[in-house]
Amino acid sequence: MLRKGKPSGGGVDLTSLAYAANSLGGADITYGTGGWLKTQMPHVIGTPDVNKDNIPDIWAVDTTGTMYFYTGGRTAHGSRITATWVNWNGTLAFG
Ligand SMILES: [Ca+2]
Repeated sequence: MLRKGKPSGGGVDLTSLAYAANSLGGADITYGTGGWLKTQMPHVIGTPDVNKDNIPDIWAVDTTGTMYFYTGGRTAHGSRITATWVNWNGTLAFG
């Protein structure tokens, strides 16, 4: 799911992120399909742009502890890249 915030003073109007109806476009949109349930990908974090395309990116850890990097996209995320096979399951937070 992707919820777009409304621009405000060089940033984003945080109230536009509280509810889908308040967001830019007035509705949430599907951003990624398959494998994104909490039972499948328990740790997900959005980060500032890593691959220098001016779009924020995503890091995620699946249930085996494998960490993946997903390039962000304007309408859908890119293909994932395995970042590390080290078991990250015992980690409370990353980023
Ligand atoms: Ca990026």
